[in-house]
Amino acid sequence: MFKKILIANRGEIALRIIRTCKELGIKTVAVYSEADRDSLHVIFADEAVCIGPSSSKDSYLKIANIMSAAQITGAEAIHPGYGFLAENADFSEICSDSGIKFIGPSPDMINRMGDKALAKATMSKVGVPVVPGSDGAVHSVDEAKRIAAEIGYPVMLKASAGGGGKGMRIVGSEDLLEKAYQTASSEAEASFGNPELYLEKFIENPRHVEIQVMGDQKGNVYHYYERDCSIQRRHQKLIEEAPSAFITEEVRNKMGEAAVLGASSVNYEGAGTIEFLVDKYMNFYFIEMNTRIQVEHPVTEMVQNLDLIKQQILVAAGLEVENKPRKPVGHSFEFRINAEDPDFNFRPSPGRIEYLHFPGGFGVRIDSHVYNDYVIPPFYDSLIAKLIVWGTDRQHAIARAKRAFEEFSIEGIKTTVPFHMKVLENEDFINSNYDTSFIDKLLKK
Ligand code: MV4
Repeated sequence: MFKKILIANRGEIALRIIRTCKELGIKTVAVYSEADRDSLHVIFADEAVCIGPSSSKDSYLKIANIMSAAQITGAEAIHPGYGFLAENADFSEICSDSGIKFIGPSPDMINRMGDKALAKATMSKVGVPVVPGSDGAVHSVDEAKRIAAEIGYPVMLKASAGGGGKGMRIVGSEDLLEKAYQTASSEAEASFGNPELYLEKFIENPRHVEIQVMGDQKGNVYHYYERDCSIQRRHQKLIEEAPSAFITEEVRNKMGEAAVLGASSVNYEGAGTIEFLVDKYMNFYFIEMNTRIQVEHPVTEMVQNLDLIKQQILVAAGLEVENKPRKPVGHSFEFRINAEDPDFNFRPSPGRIEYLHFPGGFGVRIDSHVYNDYVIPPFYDSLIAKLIVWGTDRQHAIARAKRAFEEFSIEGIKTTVPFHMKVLENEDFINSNYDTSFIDKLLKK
């Protein structure tokens, strides 16, 4: 087992990883920018190295500085968390060239899944259901028109280098395709340095259901069932739950099997997420694979009763997972507490936390790097805490979430707490009658 791990991240996820390392007797190295000196991840790590000024590109994205910190402190492995360098193939490669274990997949795997058109073609080839459309990228407007005519409008154009909702266009009819193709392609070139597009049938008001997978170095791939992440705003998830209240047991098992088929066909190592869209008939279609631990991993931990970060570290060290998957027990929600003002279009609300009280009690978990008097810097994403609840069933988990939010106090900044309290009173939410259009509909009311 590793003796020392460097955590190439900040905020709640850095702290989350440090906590597991401590429980495993592994020493931890935090890295931080000048803006994050007072963050809990710095305070709770065994060692901490400043890697640059506040701007992410000069600190958390600066590979040379992070590698120096690893070398100086003698870290044997690097956990990248999510965001920043977690899906950067160069970083994975530089780690391995430096004899440091990257806790995540190989550069080749990151590249293969990072190219969304290639990932889709790869999955389709082994029999994972994908959204009907082009087989890989499209290379001309004419080709796109031909495929669109076959599958029928509306269609979607997506950037091969995109993902997570960036660089997408809905096209309603053939006369709109050429223009959409050109603007989408230029946008993809400008944003990702890659103009390539692929095309697929537009699925109306889908649900977003994803499967957690884990592969070890011996070729075993397991799945830990699903998370429903349909409650999003502008492609930012706000509430996630496990299990999904929408799919049947039969669909749940089929999705799990499809995810394992896809991941094992590429010999996947480490934690990964296979994202599916589910239409109103409960057909499911692969859309993307994320090659990292995700923000919403705790809901899986709660219903599986396991530590996913621990499983990541075990498989990275060449060991087997400690916990084999089981049928989900009970129900879990995660509510993202962002320093944002829901009354003003969720605009960022950084600044000093003047008063803070987190809820507690059975079945309530808070993952957060902030504390009373902490100043939230304006330079990074606005996630400041995650409230995760577990209940014996969905209704119980909702009741518990409500009482947890009643105990929650935060002053000095605006947060998404009042928004979540409103959602918890919403009839459609309570009845699991929601899809990816839920927040838009709620905000229009
Ligand atoms: C789609 C889609 C409908 N049809 N693809 C958005 C994020 C990216 N991961 C994929 N996304 C979508 N892809 C087809 N063919 C609708 C969305 C989508 C969406 C998906 C999941 C959760 C929220 C969403 C909100 C708007 C659009």
